[in-house]
Amino acid sequence: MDFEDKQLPVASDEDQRSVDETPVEGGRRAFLKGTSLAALTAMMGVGIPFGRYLPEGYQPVGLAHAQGVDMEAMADKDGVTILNERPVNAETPAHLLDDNITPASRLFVRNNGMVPEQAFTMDASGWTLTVDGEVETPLTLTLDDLRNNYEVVTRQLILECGGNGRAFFNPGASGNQWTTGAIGCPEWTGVRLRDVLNSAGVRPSAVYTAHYGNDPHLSGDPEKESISRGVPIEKALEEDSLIAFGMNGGDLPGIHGFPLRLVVPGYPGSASQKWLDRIWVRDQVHDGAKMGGYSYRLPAYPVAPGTEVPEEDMVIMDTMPVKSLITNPATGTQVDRAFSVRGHAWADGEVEAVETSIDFGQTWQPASLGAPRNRFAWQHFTASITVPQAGYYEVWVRATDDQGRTQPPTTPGWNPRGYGNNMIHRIAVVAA
Ligand SMILES: Nc1nc2c(c(=O)[nH]1)N[C@H]1C(S)=C(S)[C@@H](COP(=O)(O)O)O[C@H]1N2
Ligand SMILES: [Mo]
Repeated sequence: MDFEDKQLPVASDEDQRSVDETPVEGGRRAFLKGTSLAALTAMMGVGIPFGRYLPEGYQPVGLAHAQGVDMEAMADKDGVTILNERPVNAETPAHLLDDNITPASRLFVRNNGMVPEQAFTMDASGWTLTVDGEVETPLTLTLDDLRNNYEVVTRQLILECGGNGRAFFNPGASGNQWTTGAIGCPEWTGVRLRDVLNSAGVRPSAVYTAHYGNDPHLSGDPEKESISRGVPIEKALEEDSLIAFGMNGGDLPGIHGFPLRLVVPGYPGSASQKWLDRIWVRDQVHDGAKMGGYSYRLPAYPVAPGTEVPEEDMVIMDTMPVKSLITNPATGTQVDRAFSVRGHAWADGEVEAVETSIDFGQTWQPASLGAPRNRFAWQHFTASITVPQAGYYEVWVRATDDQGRTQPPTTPGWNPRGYGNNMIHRIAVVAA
């Protein structure tokens, strides 16, 4: 038998799903089933001379080490909930999102592939960003080119995974069981994506962007992209879409895309490519990894929960819905009869009102809501609450955007992969 060609059992399509679709149970096992010895060798970083005798379905014990390596990029995290170690995925409990500007230690992590080398070395020498496709002048830009030749801007911008809230759908959807914590609002520094695209000269034929990063595919196959998504050219040309090289006053953290990433607020987080090295401007909708099938796509029409929607009836998810989060007190807290709550609200656009309820949504009281620091920044709210007597209460919060759209009390439009859940956030308190 040829060494290179020996295949471990091939995974079913179901098992091959990764991303927000990776089955939570047995994700690692599923991944190994479809992995060739050549790929295993690549992941181990060293040859396996007797590899041909490795029983089918066995994983090299040493691979556990390789799997642990990605977690080293999580060393600075504080209190996040790890959902998966390979790929690394972690969300943040609501009460740890209390800061107005999300610190790196508390920003959720969503990876579809492995963490690339430079995220550990933090060495960006030689890094370039290529801009090509439907442009007059293709560009290859160094980090210095970006810093020196374009206006550098700093913006507080929300970043939310399209699957945030997936855990609450019924029937459930496979994938990371995000509850409320795949969201954050750090302060990003970088250049406007549109300035870079315009400097290359966007042709009238441009329709869509295609984003590429250098994070290796989970299979170890260098031919495969972990994820490559894009946005309509109009969205790319909005002034709030950034190519960021900084976060919260420092470099981008390794796990969040060092040395370069996109931040495309208002869209699912998957549009915000990390470890960015190429933007291909296309004359058609991008068809890269995770653009098709059920990935980040929604039924074109409302469906009953559990419906099997044909693939051809799925359309690309664009903007993220209006949402809010109570970040203090933490759920489960004992409170006085009078207490205050606070948190953040966000939308694709601006949030116009935030309201709270302590009677399970029978009545709502307006909260005091701040203006966003800049478009797509978190808006902070506070509310003073007085309960009539001792006992168990829930505080519910809901936000309404500038188009009058508000958050539903239960899960909105069910969809096969559980995207876009903006149901109201609830916390439990006991008043003494
Ligand atoms: N290169 C690359 N970029 C990526 C991803 C990825 O797996 N690889 N995941 C995307 C998804 S699905 C989300 S929600 C955000 C998460 O960004 P964060 O990990 O910095 O919070 O990054 C996006 N950019
Ligand atoms: Mo995501």
